[in-house]
Amino acid sequence: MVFPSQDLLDDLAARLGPKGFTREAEAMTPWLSDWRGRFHGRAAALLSPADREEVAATVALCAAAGAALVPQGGNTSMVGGATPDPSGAALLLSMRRMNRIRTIDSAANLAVCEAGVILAHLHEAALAAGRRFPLTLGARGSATVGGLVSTNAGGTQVLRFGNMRRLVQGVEAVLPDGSLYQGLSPLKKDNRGYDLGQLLIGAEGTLGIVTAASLRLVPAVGERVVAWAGMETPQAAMRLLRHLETLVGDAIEGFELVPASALDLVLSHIPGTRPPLAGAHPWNALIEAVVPMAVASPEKALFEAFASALGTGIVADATIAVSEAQAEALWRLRDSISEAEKKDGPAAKHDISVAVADMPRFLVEAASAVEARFPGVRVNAFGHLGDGNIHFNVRAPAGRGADWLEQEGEEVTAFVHDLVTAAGGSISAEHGIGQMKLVEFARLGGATRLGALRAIKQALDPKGIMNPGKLVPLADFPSRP
Ligand code: FAD
Ligand code: 2HG
Ligand code: ZN
Repeated sequence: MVFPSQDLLDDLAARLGPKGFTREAEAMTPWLSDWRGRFHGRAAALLSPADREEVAATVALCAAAGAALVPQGGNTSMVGGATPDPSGAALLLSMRRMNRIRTIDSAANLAVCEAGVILAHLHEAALAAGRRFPLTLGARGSATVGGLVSTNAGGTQVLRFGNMRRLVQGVEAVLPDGSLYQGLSPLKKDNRGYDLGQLLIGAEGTLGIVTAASLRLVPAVGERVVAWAGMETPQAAMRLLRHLETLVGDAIEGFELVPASALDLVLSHIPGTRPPLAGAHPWNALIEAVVPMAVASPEKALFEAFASALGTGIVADATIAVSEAQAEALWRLRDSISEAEKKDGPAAKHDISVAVADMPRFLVEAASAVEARFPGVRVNAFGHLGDGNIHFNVRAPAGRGADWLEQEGEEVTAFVHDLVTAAGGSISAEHGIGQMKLVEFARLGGATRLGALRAIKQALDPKGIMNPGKLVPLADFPSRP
C-alpha cells in the first residue's frame, strides 16, 4: 500500500479545512479500533468531508496518488470492516459530518438521507412526518445510513420488511475514480442495465463511497404489542412463530430467539434488567406485533394465540407487556446481548444462516458438536430465528481471556463454518465479511462467486484504493488441513 505523500496530505488539508482534516492522535484514536475491540489499526489522517463535493475531491486526489481510503460511519461493524490495517498507510474517511436528512416525502414514502445520518435520528424524523423507517438494530444510536447500506444490514425487523437491500430505493455515491454516481432518482421502473445502486449495497466500501441514499418508509406504528415467551426447545420457538403468523397474520414483525445463556449474560452485566418471566426457560422468544393506525388491535389476537400455544404445550410461559415501558424493558433484554457478551469475555462470533426451517435442528446439533469438540466452550446462539439467521457465538471456556481467541478462535470458527457449509448455509448472514472473515470467505466462498467479486472489484477499483483488505480476498489463502 502506498503511504500518502506530504503533498497529498497538504492538498487534502487545504480542500477539507480544519474541521475535515486531522492527524491528531487524540481525535483519531477512538476510530482506530472496532466496537468489539478485536481489531486495531492506524491511519495517516482522519478525513471528515462536509458534503459530496468534498468526498468527490478527496477520492479524486487519493485516486491520482494511489492512496487507500477506509470509509467509516458509526464504527459499529461486527467484522472489523471500518478499521484500517496497522500499517498506517490508509486514510480514514469518516462520513459522520454528512448527517443531513435532505428530504422526507411522506406522500411518496421516501426519505433521502446523507450517509452520516444516524439510524435513531432517521427513526425520529420519520416519526415526526407520520411515517416509520422499519429497519432497526441494537446499534441504532451510532450506526449510520452509509454503514447500513454498505453492509446491507439486517436487524430485528427483517421478518416483515426485509434487510436494507429491500428498503433502499436509490444510492448516491462517489466511485473510485472520484466521479459522482447520482442514483437517487425516484423512478419506479428503470432497466438501464446493471444496477449500480444494488452493487453498492453490501459492498462494504470496496466499490465507492455512499454519500446518500433514498430509503423507503412505511406507515407509522399505530399500536405495538411486545411479548416474551419461554419454551423448551428452538423447535418449539419455530412452531410458535408459525402459530402466531397463522393467527395474528403479518402484524408479527419481530421474533427473536434468546437462549437462557444470553438472558443470563444480560441479567448479570446490564444494570437495571430483570427476568421477564417468573421461572427460567432453556429458550425464549421476544415477539413484537405492530399494526398501523386504524387497524384493529393485535393484542387480543396475540393473547388468544398465546392461550392456545400454552394449551398445546408449545410455550411453557408467556407475558405480554402492558405498557410502553414494559415493552422497552423486554427489548432491552434482547438488544443488550452483544454488550453483555462483550463485558463477559471473548467469543468467536459467527453470523450464520441456513434454511429457515432447518435452523432449530441445526443450532442444537451444531452446539453439541462444538461443545464436544472444544471442551469448556459455551455456545451462545441467539437472534433472528424467523430469518434463519442466528449469531452462533462461541464463548471462551470460563476463566480464559483474549489469548483463547488467539489460540483457538480460528479452529473453532473453521469447525462452525464447515458445519454451516455442509448444511448449505452462509457464513455471513447480515454482518458482512470485513477483515474478520476474509480468510474463511476465501476458503469457502467458491471459485465462481470469488472470481466474479474480484472481476467487479478490478473493473471499478483498478488501483485497489477502496477499503483494501476487506470483503474481496485478492489471493487464494491456503486451505486449512
Ligand atoms: P461502520 O461500522 O462504520 O462501517 C461498516 C462497513 O461499511 C465498513 O466496511 C465501512 O468501510 C463501510 N462504510 C461505512 N460507511 C460507508 C459509506 N458511507 N460508504 C461506503 N462504505 C461505508 N448488524 C446487523 O445487520 N443486524 C443487527 O441486528 C446488528 N446489531 C448490532 C448490534 C450492536 C450492539 C452492534 C455494535 C452492531 C450491530 N450490527 C448489526 C452491526 C452494525 O451495526 C451494522 O453492520 C451497521 O450497518 C454498521 O453501520 P456503521 O455506520 O456503524 O458502519
Ligand atoms: C444482533 O443481532 C447483532 O444483536 C449482533 O447482529 C450480534 O453480537 C452479535 O454477535
Ligand atoms: Zn443480528
